[in-house]
Amino acid sequence: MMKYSLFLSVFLLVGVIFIGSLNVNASCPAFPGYNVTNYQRYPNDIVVELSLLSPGPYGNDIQNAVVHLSFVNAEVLRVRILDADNQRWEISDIINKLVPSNEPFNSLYETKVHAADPFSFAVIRISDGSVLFNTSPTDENGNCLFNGLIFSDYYIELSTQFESPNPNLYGLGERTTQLRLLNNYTYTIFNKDEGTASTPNINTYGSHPFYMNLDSKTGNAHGVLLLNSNAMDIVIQPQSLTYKVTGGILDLFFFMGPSPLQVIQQYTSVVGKPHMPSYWSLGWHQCRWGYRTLQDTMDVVSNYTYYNIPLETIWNDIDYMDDYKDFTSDPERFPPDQYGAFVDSLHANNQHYMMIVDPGISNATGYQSYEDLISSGGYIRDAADGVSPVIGMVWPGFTAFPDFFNPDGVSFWQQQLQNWYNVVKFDGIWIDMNEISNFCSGNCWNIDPAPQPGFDPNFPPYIPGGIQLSDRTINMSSIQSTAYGDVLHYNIHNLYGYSEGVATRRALENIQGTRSTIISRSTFAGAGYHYSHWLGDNKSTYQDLYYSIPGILLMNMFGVPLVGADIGGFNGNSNGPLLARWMQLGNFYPFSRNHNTYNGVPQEPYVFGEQVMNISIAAINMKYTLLPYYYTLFHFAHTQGNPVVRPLFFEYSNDENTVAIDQQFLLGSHIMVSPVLVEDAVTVNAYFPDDTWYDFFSGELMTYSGQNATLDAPLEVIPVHLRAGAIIPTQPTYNYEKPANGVPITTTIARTLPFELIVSLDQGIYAYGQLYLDDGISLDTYENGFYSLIEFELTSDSVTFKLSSTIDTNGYDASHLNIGSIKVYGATSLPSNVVVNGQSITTYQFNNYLLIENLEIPLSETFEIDWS
Ligand SMILES: *[C@@H]1O[C@H](CO)[C@@H](O)[C@H](O)[C@H]1NC(C)=O
Ligand SMILES: *[C@@H]1O[C@H](CO)[C@@H](O)[C@H](O)[C@H]1NC(C)=O
Ligand SMILES: *[C@@H]1O[C@H](CO)[C@@H](O)[C@H](O)[C@H]1NC(C)=O
Ligand SMILES: *[C@@H]1O[C@H](CO)[C@@H](O)[C@H](O)[C@H]1NC(C)=O
Ligand SMILES: *[C@@H]1O[C@H](CO)[C@@H](O)[C@H](O)[C@H]1NC(C)=O
Ligand SMILES: *[C@@H]1O[C@H](CO)[C@@H](O)[C@H](O)[C@H]1NC(C)=O
Ligand SMILES: *[C@@H]1O[C@H](CO)[C@@H](O)[C@H](O)[C@H]1NC(C)=O
Ligand SMILES: CC(=O)N[C@H]1CO[C@H](CO)[C@@H](O)[C@@H]1O
Repeated sequence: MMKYSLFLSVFLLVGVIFIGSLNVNASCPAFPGYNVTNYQRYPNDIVVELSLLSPGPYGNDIQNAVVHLSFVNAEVLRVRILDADNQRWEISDIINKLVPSNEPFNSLYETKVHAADPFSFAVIRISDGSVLFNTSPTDENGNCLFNGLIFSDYYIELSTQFESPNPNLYGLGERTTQLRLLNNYTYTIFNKDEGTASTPNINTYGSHPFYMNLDSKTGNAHGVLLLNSNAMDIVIQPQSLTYKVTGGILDLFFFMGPSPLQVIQQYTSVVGKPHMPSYWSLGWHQCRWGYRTLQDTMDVVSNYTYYNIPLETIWNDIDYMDDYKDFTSDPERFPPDQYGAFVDSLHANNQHYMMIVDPGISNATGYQSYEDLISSGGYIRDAADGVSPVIGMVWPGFTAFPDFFNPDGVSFWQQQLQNWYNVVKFDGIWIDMNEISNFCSGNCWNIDPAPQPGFDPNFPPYIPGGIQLSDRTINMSSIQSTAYGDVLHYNIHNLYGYSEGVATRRALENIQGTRSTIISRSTFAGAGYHYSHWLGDNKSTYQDLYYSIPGILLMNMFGVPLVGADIGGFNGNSNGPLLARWMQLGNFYPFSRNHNTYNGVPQEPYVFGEQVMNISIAAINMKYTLLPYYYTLFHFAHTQGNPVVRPLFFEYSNDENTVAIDQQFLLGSHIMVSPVLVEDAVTVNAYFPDDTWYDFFSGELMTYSGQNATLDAPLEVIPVHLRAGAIIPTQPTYNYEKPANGVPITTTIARTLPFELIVSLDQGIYAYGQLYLDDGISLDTYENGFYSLIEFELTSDSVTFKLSSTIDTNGYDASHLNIGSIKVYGATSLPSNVVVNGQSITTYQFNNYLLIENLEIPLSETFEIDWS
């Protein structure tokens, strides 16, 4: 009775307590879990003590557990389930960026804790009463749906029932997948080098145990993160979702939205908002495995210049290395002095250079980096003696692996990168093979060691995905040194690439003193706070051209906005039409890089003839023209977590037609891209949400709204549409005449060109846009106030129109930047009079849209343009 009065006393606070009677029948569920032995209510926390009712299937059950339901702020609830008696591996301290609110708040949610046996809890959205998460094993009719909580050393299980079956779920990466998850499928989360398989839905390089659930009837979305680094399966069935996790703790975060965008803003407030990328990293990148010599690499750059194709960054794959050893170059093929001079010559043209670095350090005799690693002590250790480096096999043969949890491993890494920077002044680093990928699968001797008695991490009782965990990676029994002491690789495998990314970012910032540009294959939740990603080894197929769209959209939802797929396709051979289509789509990826495998036929934009080259140049120009808009979107990614590219349902969340659309996407909230993804197709079937749309290029008003349309798209055309209500800042490069001195077009030049504002009028005759400017490379420009944020607004009474700017912040000297022209889509006739800052002008015309040109309006000052 004591407990009941306690419940009543807290009833009036944020949480609501539910004490239901449950139809517990003996066999349902098979594992009822825990009962509640104590309960405490604090202002922003509920603490529930649990004791084991029924052991789970694999033994080593935790007898006493404790649940902390923490009301972090109005939109975020955190539920942690811990062992009451023993410390277990958990990652929250490493990754949690969120400072809980100290202010009182009115939650968007309430929680219900089922206090009678067995324990369960529910999370309810207050505004509409919908139950977002409910771990009760039985449904309202008493049918048994799943087990209660199972919490044992090497196996944890928790399920939730859906309020209505087959919800719209998104997330649970990384994998090659359609955007909307299947409603009857087991998703494995475990980092793996799945390079050549490209099998849809299986686990690949990164781990993002986060999903969004969208109720398209109300348009309300919520998100759930299970912050846990162990291998896991997430079983989705029509009525339920079950986590099956191999260790750690349950650390769940609930994000209340209610819009999809708000869910991502809240999610990134926990795992970290994306870093601000360098401006140049948004330019055009060319790479391939197979630029075998420095001369090959230089020839590609020369060809780009010869054909007048913008090139921002040239990359080398593992070809440059001496026997594939990190931090070396082949003395014949890439002589160090010529190599360094070549990179200097790129810099003289404002071009950039990146190359690959793998974590595996060759154990070849006399290799300095290996000796440095061993003497640092910062390597992953073998379980056999707990001291020797664990040895795997990667490109250079036998390798040891730095332990990036170990501060000595981090220092080792920084020193090696510094040494290499002294040879080649690279601008960014491409980190690959960091799942960890190992050609040997556990050990290199094909010994199949018998499972050790008791718990053997190489043979855990439950194996997510059903494939031995050491497949293509190192032993799970390997040992890493963390701030919490020695931890089995078993627990932190999914964090290897993340820890390497964090260490690499720190090193580059120390070495270069500027923003780092790091493209990594492996990621974990929150990776985008530190570094960026490409989607890995795809194939030169139309299928993978399509998969790149859900790929970039999901990574943007995961808070990793600077992302792209290998343009042209990596494995297999590309061809002219496929490359043309991929150049068109790929130049809308936030990160645009053409990359190819060793044996593939060349696929640089100039190799398939003039038509494909022209299409490629137009595509790159489109990206460069939109750079001010991209960069502004990145600013809002960095400060608010907003995805740069978004699924249509983000903006039209109660339009049922949008929930599964993943062949089109939005850039920001107003530019819709509908690429051709089918061989030989010259039309696209595209959905137009209920709104006003203009053709982005011609300004033509579209007649489609809330319906599909068949759009003409011959090879040189990618359909792009602009939603009404926007003011898009652009810097067109189309008409830019290359200077005679042979200096190639780069983002350095592009960002000095005159601006063109593209205005799209909506029915209310209103439009709005923003422009973020800074020097594009210094650290923390926003945080330190060295930026300008300009707002553009168009208002009208439908007779007179006023377009004006407000300078929100003016910490960046933009006096060298001018607005040269303005296009107004949706204007219906030629104005009789246009006045710029009080002066009448005559340089305007009407042809489908209003074009005002020959302007020279400094961006560093506010302006007003009126017409009627
Ligand atoms: C919880 O379960 C244990 C073990 O069955 C039992 O001893 C205890 O009385 C139960 N407590 C409550 C509050 O039901
Ligand atoms: C779910 O998938 C399983 C295994 O593929 C299958 O046996 C089952 O019938 C499916 N259930 C539904 C409701 O589709
Ligand atoms: C440069 O372009 C020419 C013409 O397409 C081609 O023959 C040559 O192989 C190219 N070189 C490189 C390194 O791409
Ligand atoms: C590298 O590791 C392999 C496998 O453990 C071993 O056989 C070899 O002797 C090592 N090489 C050196 C130079 O230590
Ligand atoms: C792999 O695991 C076994 C069993 O724990 C251990 O003896 C062995 O040394 C480990 N390392 C390698 C590289 O095989
Ligand atoms: C490619 O573009 C150039 C320059 O605009 C033009 O002269 C040429 O005719 C175009 N070639 C093709 C095949 O479209
Ligand atoms: C649009 O076309 C797609 C693909 O053909 C189809 O699945 C969808 O139902 C259509 N949507 C509408 C609103 O007609
Ligand atoms: C296995 C693999 O990495 N597949 C990738 C290749 O194709 C698409 C994009 O083109 C990626 O999203 C896949 O993950």
